[in-house]
Amino acid sequence: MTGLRLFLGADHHRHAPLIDLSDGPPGFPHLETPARLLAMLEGFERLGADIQPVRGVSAETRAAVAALHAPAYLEFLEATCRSIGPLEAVLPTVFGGGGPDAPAPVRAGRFCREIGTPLTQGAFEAALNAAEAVRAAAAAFLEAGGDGVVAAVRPPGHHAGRARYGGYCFVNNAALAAETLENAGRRVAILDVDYHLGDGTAEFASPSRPYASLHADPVANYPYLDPADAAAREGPGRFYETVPPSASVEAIHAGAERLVARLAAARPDCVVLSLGLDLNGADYIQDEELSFRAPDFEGLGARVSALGLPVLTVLEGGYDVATLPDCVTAFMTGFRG
Ligand code: Q9C
Ligand code: ZN
Repeated sequence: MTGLRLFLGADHHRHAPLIDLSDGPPGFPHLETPARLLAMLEGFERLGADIQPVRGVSAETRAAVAALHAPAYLEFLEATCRSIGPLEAVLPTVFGGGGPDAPAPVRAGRFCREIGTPLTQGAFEAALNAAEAVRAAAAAFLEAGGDGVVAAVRPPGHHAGRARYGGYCFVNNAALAAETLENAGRRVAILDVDYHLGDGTAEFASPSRPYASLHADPVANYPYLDPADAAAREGPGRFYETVPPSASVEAIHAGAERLVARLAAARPDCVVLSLGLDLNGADYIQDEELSFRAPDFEGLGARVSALGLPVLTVLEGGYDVATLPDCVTAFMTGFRG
C-alpha cells in the first residue's frame, strides 16, 4: 500500500503501566502496553508503510496541549509524574476531596473517576510525545492531503477531557488534531470507531466540530456513564450509533454506514478518524463480546472511506496483541482499497 505515512510517538514506551484494576482487585496485566503499539506497527509494516519516529516534545506542542487542557490539570499531571519512581504508580484513592497539598493519590481523584489508569513516571512524557506525533501527522496531512497519514501513538486519547484523565488516556489526541487542522482554516469533524464512546472527545465537540461515534453501550461498558450524563446521549454536534451485544457483523457495518452519512451531512472539509481496533470480539476489553473479528474491519474501513473526504487517522484502543496486526491490515485494505 503506497503513500501510507505513519508518525510514531517513539517515546510511548516511557509509559508502561503494570496492573489494570479496571475490574477491581486483584487486577490483571495492564492492557495498555507498549506491545500493543508494536503489534499495530507490525500491521502497518506489512502494508509497506513509511514509519517516521517522532521523539521528544517541542515548545509548540506544549503550547498546543496547554490550549486544549486546563492549566491545573496539566500542572497536576506534570508534578505528579515527576514525583513517581520507576515501577511505581499513582492511582486515585479519594474522589473529589483534599486540598492542593493533599497526597498525590488524593489529588488524582480530582482529575480521574476510575482506578484503571495508573499514572506512571513516564505517563505525561509519553502523552506529550504522542501529541508531538499527532501534530507532525497533522502538518503532513495539511501539506499532502489524502488518506495516507496516521498518528501511531499511545497512550490513546479519546477518554481524556479538558481537565480529566481516565480510560488509559491523558491528552486528547483527536481533539488536538482537530484543533491543529482548524487553526489552518479547515472545517473538521471527528469520527470515532473505537468500542468505547470517547467521552473525552465528546467534551471537545460542538456544532462547528461535530463528533460521530460508533460504540458499545457507554452505560453498560466503559466509560460506564450515568444515563443522566449528557455525554451518554446525542446532542448538538454529537452523533452516536450504539452497537448492541447481539449485533451481527452486517448490523455493525450498517451502523457505520448510517453514522458516516450523518457526519458527511454536517459538511466538514476533512475528518479526524479516532481508530480503535477494540471492536474486535477477541479483545479482552469487551464486557459485551461482539461477533466482530479482525477480517470484519475491512468492511468497516470501506464504510469510512465512503465519507469521500480526506481523513487523518489517530490510533485509539485495541488490546488483543495477537490479532491487532490483522485488524490493521483489514481496516486499511477496506479504507484505502
Ligand atoms: N472489563 C480505550 O479503549 N477498562 N480505553 C474496562 C472492562 C477500561 C478503554 C474494563 C477501558 C478503557 C482507549
Ligand atoms: Zn476502546
